[in-house]
Amino acid sequence: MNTFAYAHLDESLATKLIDRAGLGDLDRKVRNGERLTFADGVRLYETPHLAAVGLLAHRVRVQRHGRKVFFNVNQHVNYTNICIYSCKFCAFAAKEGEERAYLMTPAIVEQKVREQLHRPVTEVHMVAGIHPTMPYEYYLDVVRAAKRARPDIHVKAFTMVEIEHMLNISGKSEDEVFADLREAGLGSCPGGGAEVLTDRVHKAVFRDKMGPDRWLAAARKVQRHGFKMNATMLYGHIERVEERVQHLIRLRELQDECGGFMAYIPLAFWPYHTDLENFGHVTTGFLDQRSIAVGRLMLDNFPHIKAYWIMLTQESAQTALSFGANDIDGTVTEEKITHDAGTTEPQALNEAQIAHLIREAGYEPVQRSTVYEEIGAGASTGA
Ligand code: V47
Repeated sequence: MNTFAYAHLDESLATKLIDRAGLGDLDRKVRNGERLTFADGVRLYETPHLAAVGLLAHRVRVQRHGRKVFFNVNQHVNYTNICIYSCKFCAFAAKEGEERAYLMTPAIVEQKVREQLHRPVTEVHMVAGIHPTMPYEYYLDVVRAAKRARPDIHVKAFTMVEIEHMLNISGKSEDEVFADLREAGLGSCPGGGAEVLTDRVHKAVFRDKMGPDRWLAAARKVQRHGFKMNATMLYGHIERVEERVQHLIRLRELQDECGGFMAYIPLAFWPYHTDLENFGHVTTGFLDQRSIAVGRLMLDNFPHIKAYWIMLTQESAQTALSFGANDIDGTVTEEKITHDAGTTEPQALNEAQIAHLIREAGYEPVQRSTVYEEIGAGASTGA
């Protein structure tokens, strides 16, 4: 069977190309279901033969998901940008009193969700800064507010940084906090805040915020309490190849242990208005595709690889569908974190635009819920 969506490559031609690129041993490992090692990951990042890496990843993606590409109809609510931390990569955070600082009351969150009632939104994605003084109840109220506005909405909220903060300020046990969150209406957690799970990058770029061990510990707690979540990696700044691979292996180990990760999402760094602005470049198409492909190959226990179009750009996200990605995130609406850091992408795409990106690349758009249940295929995609 010809499983390739591009270049009309049949299997034997693909194998030849991968062999010629010197990656035949990795091809055999992947085919035999053998786990790739740290050294394999470094090779995949370093080989100049990007097309061969892409073919390897694409094969895995097609085996698992055929021609399906998942997307969801979602909205973002970044309920505050006020943050006690000063991460060098972040253009979103503000200090109290600054002109651009804002804090949404639960009533405003409710209104934001109500404003989208005319659209078939199934998920609200809520992440924010770590506010210095808002009490524990505020976080629960924000979730309750979204559910009040739209009772059937899935609330995917709070990075591990917010979760740890709530655990710290609640004065309650871990069990009680997760029970409160569940009762308020939390459905799952997004994958942000991981950045790069190595001590060197942590110290250099986000030293006052939680580092690798604490992010993983919080993710373990979330998953042990029965919540699904995603995992990200912020790439394209000071991190080294070895650090990217270490990050992937740490995620893979936690997934072996708990099994609660849904998707891996490599986040392309946008430097504008951040402390790393002088550092320069936005990520290249080459690195974007490689990040998706290596993620697909190393994370053999992750069901989904997401190409987040807001950070990757639509062009790169569309191409990523042939480099291992089987998910393109969603319609979004009112994203602030990447827009503050200079992305040139629009605030939102509608369902038809997303479906077009997917179909044009040769795939089948499938609307999903947050936890990857298929929703009325084609119903709202102009199909
Ligand atoms: O945690 C911050 C990153 C994350 C920048 O789980 C930046 O479905 C690029 O995690 N350039 C928030 N990235 C976004 C996030 C996310 C997005 C979409 C889907 C999901 C999901 C999760 O954005 C932050 C941080 O890692 N970030 N600043 C920047 N300048």
